[in-house]
Amino acid sequence: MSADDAAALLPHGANVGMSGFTGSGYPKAVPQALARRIEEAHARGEPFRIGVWTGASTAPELDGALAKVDGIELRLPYQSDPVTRERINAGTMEYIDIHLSHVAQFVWFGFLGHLDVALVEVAAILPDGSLVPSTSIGNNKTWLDQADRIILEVNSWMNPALQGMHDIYYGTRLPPHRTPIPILAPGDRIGEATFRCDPSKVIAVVETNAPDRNTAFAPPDQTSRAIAGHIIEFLGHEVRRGRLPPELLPIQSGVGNVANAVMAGLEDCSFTGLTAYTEVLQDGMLNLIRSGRMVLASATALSLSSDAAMLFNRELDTLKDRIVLRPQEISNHPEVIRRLGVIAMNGMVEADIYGNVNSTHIRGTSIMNGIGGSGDFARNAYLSIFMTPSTAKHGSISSIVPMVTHVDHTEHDVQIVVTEHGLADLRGLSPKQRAGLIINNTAHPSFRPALRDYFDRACKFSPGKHTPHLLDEAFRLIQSS
Ligand code: 0RQ
Repeated sequence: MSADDAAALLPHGANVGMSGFTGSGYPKAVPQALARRIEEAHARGEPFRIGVWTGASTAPELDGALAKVDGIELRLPYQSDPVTRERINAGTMEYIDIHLSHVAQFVWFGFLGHLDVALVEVAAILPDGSLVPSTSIGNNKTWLDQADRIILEVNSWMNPALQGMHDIYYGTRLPPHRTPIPILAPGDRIGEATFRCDPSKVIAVVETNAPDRNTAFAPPDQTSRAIAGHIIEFLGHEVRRGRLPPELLPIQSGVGNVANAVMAGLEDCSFTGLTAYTEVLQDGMLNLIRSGRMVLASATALSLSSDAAMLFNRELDTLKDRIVLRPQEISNHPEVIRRLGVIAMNGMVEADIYGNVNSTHIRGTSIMNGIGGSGDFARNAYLSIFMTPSTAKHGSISSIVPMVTHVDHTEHDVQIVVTEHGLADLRGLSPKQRAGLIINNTAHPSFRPALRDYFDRACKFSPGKHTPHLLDEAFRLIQSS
């Protein structure tokens, strides 16, 4: 049926589980048709808002379109859309920022309420009724299993050769009957290539032909190249010390330009036989796979620029054996991340002198994107690296601060902090030892004297000397920053 007819089946107040993860595999037509319907309802003075659950961020055609018409009552678990962000920070949209590995199990546990409809993009519907996933898996398995009704968008833009690349695990049980996830190496396939789908729940099938968001990455600049350089030098050092094998351990690389630049940096270094157990496969990682430096990558989504998407589609037949896309509760599974010994590399907003990290909030009260998968990886990784330029807003704000304005990753989950000025290896250090290293190695030189002054006075006047703080002053600094 048409997207408009399908959108007419979605009622006010419904919780809708939509496909979509970092700008790929999201439904392209029905959300826009729904936005038109919502706008008309609001013009008539009728309430019309829905709950939008996804894998992670989507695109202007989904988040942007629905947020623009004030059609989202509650959003979870991750977003990066400017209009959505504006509404959340204005207090007119509720947002729950959830570890991405938690979402599926929270739905199965019944923690998030009832899922009414699944709206899922697929690459094809096979004669036996099973579904070929498109460019992301995210939470689609859970949406299809748990929702009362299903709307499918079949996108003919998707390369038919995607079939066979996915690995959908159907073995997860609920506690107390859980069994181990049998992944022993990043490329292990433990599930099925397609989604199971109960045809009696399908209320609409809509055909589309549209590309993913395919946002281009900024070419690596001096700052991101410097950050990448420090990380690569550090990894080489760890190999020489015998703490990492020559081919490293499976890599997880977060979202954004800096993460992409680190992958680009790996292209020019001597590591070979690399693998990835990650969430998102961006351009930099695709290049590593194409050049043969990376032998295999497991993720839940592709997040490619349009040039890289073209290359991917052209070479899919040969790439397919070296890329596995999995549900996000498996790509981000703490048990598997811990077992494989993943090297986690994620961006951050700010870190404090003791190693606590804020990945989500600006000035403590406004959300940027969300924690995404960074917590799934950081806590369970073999090595947990956080990186950022040393300053934000054209050098006016230090990304290294006395006390973070919001904590996403505690000092216990952060082992390495990196900026363009250097790297602080916090392993085996006490809070005061960490502070010296973070200030000296990572803060921008123009902010170091103020940070040292704060730390010195805190060491003198703080009532407790384990994690010295002048709490009144730290609070005033946060208020006035
Ligand atoms: O804002 O665009 O308005 O100028 O934050 O900052 O430097 O462009 O950095 O794109 O690498 O994003 C933490 C947001 C970094 C990202 C974050 C402002 C800055 C700019 C973005 P403007 P940059 P990046 C797995 C991993 C959480 C999710 C995650 C993120 C904007 O990495 O969302 O890790 N991480 N997932 O100006 C004020 C500061 C600031 C600041 C930056 N100290 N103060 N503003 N900004 N630092 C993947 C998934 O989970 C899907």
